[in-house]
Amino acid sequence: MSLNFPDNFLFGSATSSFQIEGHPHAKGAQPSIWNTFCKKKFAVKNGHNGTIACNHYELWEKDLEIIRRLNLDSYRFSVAWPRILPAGEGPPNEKGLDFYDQLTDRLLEYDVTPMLTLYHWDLPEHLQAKGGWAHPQSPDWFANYTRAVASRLADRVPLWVTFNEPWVFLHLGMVTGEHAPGYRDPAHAAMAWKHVLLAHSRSVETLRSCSESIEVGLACNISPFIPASSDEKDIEATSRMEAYHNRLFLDPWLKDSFPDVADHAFGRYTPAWTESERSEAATEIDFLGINYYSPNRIAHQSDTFLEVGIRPPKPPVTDMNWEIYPEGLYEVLEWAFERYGPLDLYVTENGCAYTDSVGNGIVKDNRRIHYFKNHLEQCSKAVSDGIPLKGYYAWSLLDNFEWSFGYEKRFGIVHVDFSTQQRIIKNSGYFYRDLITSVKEGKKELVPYEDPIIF
Ligand code: PNW
Repeated sequence: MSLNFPDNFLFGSATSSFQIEGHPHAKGAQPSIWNTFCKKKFAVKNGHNGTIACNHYELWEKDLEIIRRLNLDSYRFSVAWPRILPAGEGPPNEKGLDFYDQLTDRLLEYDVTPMLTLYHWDLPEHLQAKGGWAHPQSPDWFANYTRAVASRLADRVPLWVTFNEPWVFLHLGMVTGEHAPGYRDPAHAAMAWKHVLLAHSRSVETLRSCSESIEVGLACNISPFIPASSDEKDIEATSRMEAYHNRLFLDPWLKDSFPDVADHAFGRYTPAWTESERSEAATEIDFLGINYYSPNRIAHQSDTFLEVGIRPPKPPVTDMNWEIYPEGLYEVLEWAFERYGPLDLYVTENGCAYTDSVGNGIVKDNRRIHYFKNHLEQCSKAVSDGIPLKGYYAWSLLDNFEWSFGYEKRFGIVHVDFSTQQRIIKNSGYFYRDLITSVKEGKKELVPYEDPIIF
């Protein structure tokens, strides 16, 4: 495997607050929409919830020790809004900020660059009660929250992500109802779309006013869309879905262009925009983060916008039944650079769910090693071809709360035993560590990580 990465390339790993922290009531915090959603019958597999999760809230020092041992250059984490502004508004809860303050200091002490995500889906329940993202004041709420976090941390955190995967929380949370808040309400989703577009730009503006030296970006999930056949109808359905999934937010933000897809997707609920709102939404950012997992295969089913046939993935697939297609990572990086560049890019998430047996403190997750190796190879190729890819974050540092799948799907490079909270670095974690070390030593080739991992 060739390793064409510049010296300052950031190899990291990512997590999110709700998925790992637990302790939703600690030090004055209040529940988020995910705490509420988990209480709904059949919302989350096996009735799992985030009350304890990986207990990272108490075990963070241990987790940072793991990060240090893995030789990571960077760590991407998210801040839980309900710890900072428990009721959504009012003065910030300093004790909530303390948690991320000490986390940041420890990362810096370990020479690990923090990348902070402001919103990874855990909206304060109090704000949802007022209408959540459909409320016209939600961009102000988000700007206030941004100010609270940035006033404390912008002097030390260099990389800021406003939103994680806006399309996913909009679509799964408000159109299909599979994620919190669990609505199937196109009118609500349409308003939320508009307010999230405005909230991001208000947040970027706030961040810039807090510090001139930070870099500000976004993390979006981008997938290649593949028609099920060469039939014109399949091709048309595929391009509809591609626009909806990949460009619903990015075109307005980064190209100041409103894709027709919004009108088609939201129909009569499409919100009205004034000229000044549109230009307010369009915002310059320093980097675009791409979360890449798999491609989507689409067939025509009906002319109704969202009624397309999602074709089964081609094997091999992961435990999520997500198709493995490493070339797709190169394709989406190239696509993003051509469409939205010039712009720095990061792979802010990439990884796979597999359950592997644990024996004598060893987790032989060869399939995950192959997944990472093949995807990192595509990153190396992208760098060789001049795509300004600045870093890569493995999803995820820890096995954690995988949203509606609960703890059943394991994405970690570190195994978590959810009854004892013991952590075990998986072989994929050691593979990643060795790859990072090889790059730091200036090696251009990774000695093929033969499957000696089979002990
Ligand atoms: C992302 N989809 O979620 C999130 O950013 C992570 O929090 C999550 O754990 C990870 O990917 C793995 O799922 C997604 O349905 C959830 O297309 C759903 C989809 C994509 C990404």
